Amino acid sequence: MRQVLLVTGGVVLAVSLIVGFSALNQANQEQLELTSRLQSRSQVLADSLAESIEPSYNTRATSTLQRVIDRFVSSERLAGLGVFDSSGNTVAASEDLPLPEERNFIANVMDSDELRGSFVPRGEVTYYVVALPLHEDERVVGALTVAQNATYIDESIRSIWWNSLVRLFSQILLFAAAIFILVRWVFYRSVSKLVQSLQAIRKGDTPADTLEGDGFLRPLAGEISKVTSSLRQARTAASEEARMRLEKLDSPWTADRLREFIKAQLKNRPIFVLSNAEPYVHTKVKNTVEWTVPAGGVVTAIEPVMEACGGTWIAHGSGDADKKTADAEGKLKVPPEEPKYTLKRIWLTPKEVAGYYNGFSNEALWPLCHMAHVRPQFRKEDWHEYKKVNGLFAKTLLQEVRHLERPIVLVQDYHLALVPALIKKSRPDAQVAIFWHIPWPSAAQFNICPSRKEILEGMLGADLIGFHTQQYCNNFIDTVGNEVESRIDLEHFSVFREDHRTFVKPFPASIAFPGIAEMHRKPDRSMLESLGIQSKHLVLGVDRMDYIKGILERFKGFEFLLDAHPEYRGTVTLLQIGSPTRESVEKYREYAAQVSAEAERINGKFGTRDWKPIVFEHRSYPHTTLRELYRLADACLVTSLHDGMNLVAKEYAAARGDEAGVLILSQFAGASRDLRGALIINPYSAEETSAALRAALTMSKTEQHRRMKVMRASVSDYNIYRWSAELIKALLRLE
Ligand code: GDG
Repeated sequence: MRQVLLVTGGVVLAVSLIVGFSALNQANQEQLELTSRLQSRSQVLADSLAESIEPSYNTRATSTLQRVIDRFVSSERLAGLGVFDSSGNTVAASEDLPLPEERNFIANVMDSDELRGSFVPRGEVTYYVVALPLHEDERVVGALTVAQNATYIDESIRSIWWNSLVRLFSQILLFAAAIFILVRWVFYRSVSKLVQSLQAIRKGDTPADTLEGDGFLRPLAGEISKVTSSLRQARTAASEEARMRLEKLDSPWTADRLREFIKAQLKNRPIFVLSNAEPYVHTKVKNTVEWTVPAGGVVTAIEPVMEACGGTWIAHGSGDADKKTADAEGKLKVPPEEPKYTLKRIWLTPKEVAGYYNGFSNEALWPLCHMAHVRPQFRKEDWHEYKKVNGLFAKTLLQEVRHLERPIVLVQDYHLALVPALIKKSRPDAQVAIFWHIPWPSAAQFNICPSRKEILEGMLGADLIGFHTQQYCNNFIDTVGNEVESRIDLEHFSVFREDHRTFVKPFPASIAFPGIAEMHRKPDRSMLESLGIQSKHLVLGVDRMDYIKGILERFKGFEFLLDAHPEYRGTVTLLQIGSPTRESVEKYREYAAQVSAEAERINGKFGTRDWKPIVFEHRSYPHTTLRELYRLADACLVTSLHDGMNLVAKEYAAARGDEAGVLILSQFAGASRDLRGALIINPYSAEETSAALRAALTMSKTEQHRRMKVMRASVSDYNIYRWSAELIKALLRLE
């Protein structure tokens, strides 16, 4: 639409310029012509008048002169007539004779002995005044002036402009309408049709040779169709190659390899993922709908897998434009720019969200599983909503798989602990895994949960339970041993209950390691410039605004550094990206306010006019911007008080294609088991954090490379494709 308006605007501008110039030209010519006609008429008139006046003037018959003048003025419809003596004094003149303002106009005419004319504006009327010398015996003895009304010249010019304007407007209207219709209904329609046809081919809905192109786009469509066919062939060849490579186990896991693995192993059995968070949230922004990827580890981990394998992802539709962008069943194809799998949204009432999500998930289970000294709140009504919503997720899945045999179901996280048992009860043939993205606490700690038994029984409905680390698996087995009547096989890490066996295994979650092109791109500093950061060193923190992430402790460590080592004042900035999260939960609102106040306090203590020690951005950024910042940061600070894995730590290492930069990582994050090259700290100790910061800022490039290499190798080797392949392999092996 914008383009249509631009084209129309351009044409309108061009037409206006053409009409404007031609009107200007016409007006100029008309003015020249009318003026010259008036001038010659005035001259002829003045000459003949002079002949009639000279005899009376020479005999000094003033009263005769006055009569002659009055007669001429009324008979020739002149605006005025005047006779002057050699000193320029009026001898006889008509009433209100207009004269030019030029001083000595009459005297100059007599001196030069030449006729002269001039336009004289008077109020709304313009006169043309001609003066010529009067002679006696060839001697100049006086002057005669003749004034004529010249207003009609202005009027004529004005009417030319007015006519041109009317013509211009009608032409603009006509052109604009014609162009709009032409572009909108001919050009735009043909291009949209071609684009739709291309999209259908890309999604595999229609074969490449069905590409449609109307009229003038037909040759283009033909060419594109050929290119598409060759791409298809190339893709098939690549896929075949990947399948063959699959046999070689030492090759790295990629999206292609995972896709081939799934094809070979699952033989077209589709994958279903269930999670609370959806990968794409649609929201209304003014009059348009926009989508965003929400901040959070589950989405980061699962999205690349779904993109590679396709399938259906069932999640809570939380955006205010989610309903509008999905079909009647709550389904839509995503990613929005290049659809590869189906997202099925579940709709929840505000009461359900308050009880199941804010209440039981985030105020009970979250603090229960994280040792961050926040007291869990167990409310009966929250538990009731939690059970209800888990039932809704299970029911939705069962509906989706009703015609499928042995569906593969991957349930995600602590929001859906009861779902595995609910699915298995109706569909014992389904192969169900649940992955717990957060830590599993000690048995004693979990013991305080009033619904512990139901939660464990719900999870044990799964064939496979995954955690990030072996430690969480151990804690889980201990908890089951304490709470549920069952037989535990420690050799295989499995739990027998009634007729069912559940395996418990560690699968350290990861990220999609970036490709070569991405790795060698130079970082763009414009983001830092826009935030006013000019310091020599940049330390970066990227987190959801969650109390488990230890942001206040991180600030304390940074303050300690600035206190103990004043040489860093003015040279280092801590940029903290804190993406808003769970803002309906009071604890989270309080935490965001505390972090903001602490940043201000430290900035007040050390800040100068040109330097702000902490730049706190309490907002969400797209992943592309975060990757840019990772590349620019001399150090990345991950100070979680307790964290299942922490993918930010892995993202930082993955983004450093230059093998520079230092990762400072909490010993209480699962990632500390995988990332051996990091500087490991206890985030509760400000002194330790400060020492690690100093070590990072003074570390030699060689040491940085050595450490970064180790971390990058580990993330690249155990990336998210391998994570899901291992999980699915383990699930299939249980058959
Ligand atoms: C849970 C567990 C476990 C951050 N800001 C923005 C944004 N992010 C992205 C990061 C990263 C992800 O969110 C955060 O991942 P984490 O792993 O650090 O944390 P949790 O959300 O707590 O995730 C965690 C994870 O699940 C996976 O199993 O590692 O332990 O708590 O990818 O880049 N993303 C966008 N905008 C932001 O502003 N789009």
